[in-house]
Amino acid sequence: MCHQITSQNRSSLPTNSAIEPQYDGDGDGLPDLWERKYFGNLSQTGGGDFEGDGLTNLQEYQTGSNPTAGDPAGAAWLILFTPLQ
Ligand SMILES: [Ca+2]
Ligand SMILES: [Ca+2]
Repeated sequence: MCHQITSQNRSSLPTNSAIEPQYDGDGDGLPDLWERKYFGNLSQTGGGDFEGDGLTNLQEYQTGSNPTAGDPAGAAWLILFTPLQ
């Protein structure tokens, strides 16, 4: 996995984020790499609902859905409650 480091986000990028995908430097419950992937920054919070589909950003992360694409809430919850194999 390769992540681009720009002059804009370099100062806030933890040195270990490249080797720790779950690193949450701003403490909002969302891995910073996931936030940067979908939002391009760390301005969103776990309790926020970026596209207003009824699922919080944290729920979107936990269900593997796209927090910017307006997934139907029912479909996301179906994934959340599918038993692991
Ligand atoms: Ca975070
Ligand atoms: Ca949402």
